[in-house]
Amino acid sequence: MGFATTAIHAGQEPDEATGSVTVPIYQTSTYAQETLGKHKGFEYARTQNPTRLALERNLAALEGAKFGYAFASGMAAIDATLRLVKAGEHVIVSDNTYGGTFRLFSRILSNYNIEFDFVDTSDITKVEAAIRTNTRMVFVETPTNPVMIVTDLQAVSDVAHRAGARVVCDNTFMSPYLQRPLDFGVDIVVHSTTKYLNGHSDGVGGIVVLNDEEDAEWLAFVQNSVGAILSPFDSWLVLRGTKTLALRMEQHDRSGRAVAAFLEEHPKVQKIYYPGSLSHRQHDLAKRQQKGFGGMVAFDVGSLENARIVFESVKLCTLAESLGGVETLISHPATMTHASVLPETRARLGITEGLVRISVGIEDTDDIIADLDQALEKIK
Ligand code: P1T
Repeated sequence: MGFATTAIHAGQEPDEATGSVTVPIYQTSTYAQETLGKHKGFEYARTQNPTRLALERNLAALEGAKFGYAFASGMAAIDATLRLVKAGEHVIVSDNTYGGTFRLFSRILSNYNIEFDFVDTSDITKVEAAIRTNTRMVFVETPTNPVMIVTDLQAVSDVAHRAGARVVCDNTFMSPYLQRPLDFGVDIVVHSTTKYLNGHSDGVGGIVVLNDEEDAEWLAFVQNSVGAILSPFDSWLVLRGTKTLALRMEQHDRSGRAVAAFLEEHPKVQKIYYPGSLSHRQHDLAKRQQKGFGGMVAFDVGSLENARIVFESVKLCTLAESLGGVETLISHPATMTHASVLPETRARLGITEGLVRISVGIEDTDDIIADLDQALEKIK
């Protein structure tokens, strides 16, 4: 079955009780049991919920995985995934990730005797050099938020597996429509469903998908024991979102390329970060492991003053955190999404005060470009 068909049907048989074509929102905390030990597979809604289960099956199918577990946010999904690692073990992480991921690893999980090394995972020799005898996980984001660094998923998987470590990929920026990390040897995929999977900026959520049975069992145990589950309503919203994922991603990709091409030629733009651009140092790798380049573009206008002019001049684009919705959002990584990253790391990665990130929505492409054009023209 093709991707769009899977997106619309996987996990979503018509409701057995009523024939409802859309999976109902099972807004319940518990389920009646016939007698002790006899029930319909649902006991308590932290443990199982039919709406959440439908979403978990749907997203697992889209990533080509056997198992899926939905959480209350992308961060909760990432936190649950890290529960596969024990005290005394070591994790290698892409040195450019979403700021919240860096904050969780460096400020919270490191207190539990888990060691983290933040390395440039786009350089496979650096990953190899960072491997230790106790390395149990390599966590990569590709392309990274916000400077769009690409990691070779097959190469990283080969190196990690030789050392007996799992590879986790945060696939939020691409969605399974544009990139399927498990096809390149990755073991576990995480998403903030808040972004492209939901697609409408109306719910926060996260998902973990994987094939390994033992790890899946542990994640189900963590999901139930910790309880950071996705609500039935939010599960339903994401299910509604994935039905149009293929169509939306095609348009995000089309407009993303057009916006990047426009910005690249603009005299007020000093640098752009977009793997679809021929000038991106990893364009060929991105082309190989992605089906497209998507709607995330970052560009540098040289100073905080210039960035501020852009933010104050845009009319269609909305200044806001987050990404992946139908509407175009524009943000300032240095003070918003990546404020918790160390200043020297930000400087090294290119997250300058003049860096602007845009999540290109699915409005008419010409309108998005015209808005950016009039805003950039205001820079002296
Ligand atoms: O916000 P939450 O659903 O908890 O997801 C966290 C997260 C995880 N991974 C990536 C790659 C992300 O981009 C995010 C959240 N990012 C933003 C809010 C942002 O504006 O970049």
